[in-house]
Amino acid sequence: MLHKKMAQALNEQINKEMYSAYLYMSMSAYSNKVGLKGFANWFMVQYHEEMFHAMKLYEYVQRQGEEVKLEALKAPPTEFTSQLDLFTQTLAHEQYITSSLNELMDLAISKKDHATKIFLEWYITEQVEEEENDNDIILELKLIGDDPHALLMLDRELAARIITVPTDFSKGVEAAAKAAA
Ligand code: OFO
Repeated sequence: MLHKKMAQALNEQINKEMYSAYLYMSMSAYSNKVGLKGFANWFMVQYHEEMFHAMKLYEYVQRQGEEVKLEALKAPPTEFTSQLDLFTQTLAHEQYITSSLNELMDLAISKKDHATKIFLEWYITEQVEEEENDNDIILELKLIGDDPHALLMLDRELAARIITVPTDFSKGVEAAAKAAA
C-alpha cells in the first residue's frame, strides 16, 4: 500500500525517467547526424537504460495496488553544439534526477514506507554510476579539445557499449531483469 503522495511522486518519476529516455534518444539522433555513430550508440544504450528505470517504477506502482497515471512528455532539445555540450547537459540532467530520487527517498522515510525505501535504494546507487560515467567522458572530451582524430578514437570506444538491461517487458519487468542477470 502506498500513501497517495508517494503514489503521485512515483508517477511523476515515471515521467522524468521517460523524459530522460526521450532526451538521450534526441542526443543519439544528433550524434548520428554529425557522423559520430559510437556516441549515437552510447546514447541509444542510455535510452534503453532509462526505459528500464521507467518500467521498473511503472510495475512497482501497479504491484502496490496504485494507479499508473502517465503524463505528456515535454519535447527534448534537438540542437546541440558539440559532444562536450551533450555530456555537460547529460550530467546536469542526471544531477537533477539524483535530487528528485533523493526527494522521493525523503518522502518514503517520512511516511515510514520501508518497501518503497528499499525499492528506491537501487535507483540511488545507480545514480552514482551514471554521474561517474558522465564525468569520465566529460574529462576525456576536455582532453580531446579540438582534435578530430582523438574524438574518432573515443567514438570507436563508445561504439562498444552494449545494452545490459532487459528491453522486453511482456512477462513483467522484475521477471525480465532476473532473466537478464
Ligand atoms: Fe539516468 O537515471 Fe534513470 O534513474
